[in-house]
Amino acid sequence: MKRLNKFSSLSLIVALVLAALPTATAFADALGPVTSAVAVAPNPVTVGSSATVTATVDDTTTDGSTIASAEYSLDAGATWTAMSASDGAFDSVSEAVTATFTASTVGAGEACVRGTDSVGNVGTEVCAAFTVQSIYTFRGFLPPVRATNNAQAGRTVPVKWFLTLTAGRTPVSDPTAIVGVKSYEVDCATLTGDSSTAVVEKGPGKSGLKYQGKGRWMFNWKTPKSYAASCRMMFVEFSDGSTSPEVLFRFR
Ligand SMILES: [Ca+2]
Repeated sequence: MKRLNKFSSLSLIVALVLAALPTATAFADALGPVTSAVAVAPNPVTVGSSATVTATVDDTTTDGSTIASAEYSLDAGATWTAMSASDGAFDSVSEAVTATFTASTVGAGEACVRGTDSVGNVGTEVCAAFTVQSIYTFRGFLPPVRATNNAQAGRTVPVKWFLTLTAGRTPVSDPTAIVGVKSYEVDCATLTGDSSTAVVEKGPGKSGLKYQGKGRWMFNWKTPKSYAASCRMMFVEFSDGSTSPEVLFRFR
């Protein structure tokens, strides 16, 4: 009887310990959600304008948790910014996500997106390339300016060029598009110089800038006499940060 009691007590302890354990081990989600369909629109986007990055973040094949958040990076993952659920709430295993940003730098861009599930698993980022275009496109200098020019320092040089919007090639007639005609000194033999020393050139009168119609502009460049016996690179700068190609002036 005493022996049976001991056995009963042990059974009771085992039963209590088993009862204290969870009836089933909780299912562990160790995988971050899968990102797909990353896209930037419009593409190309014009610098200074807004663009939308969209993607799908889905945990269906990565242990099935609800999507908790998504974020995007425009600088190869150095910084991340939160995105929104397209339907307004992160409450599904698969979410369409969206964010709007302003295109700030002309050239090639890349938008990367990644999602996080409700357990905190961060998925692998997926990226899409896009292009940021200038507002204005310089379509070339017109005669007499050429790639290489000889000029008398102190004389006025008519600098003519053709400017359009990048989108649609519409002629630009707005003078605020033009920051100015600039130049910087270069070595006459090696043609090397420091473009950061470029100065805004002056016309003979108030501005010297004239619109001649159909996207054609003329600037009467009153070259300083101090440019004698030197060489300079000249270019036109526009308000979107873009510039014309540089042309060489050899001054007598
Ligand atoms: Ca997951």
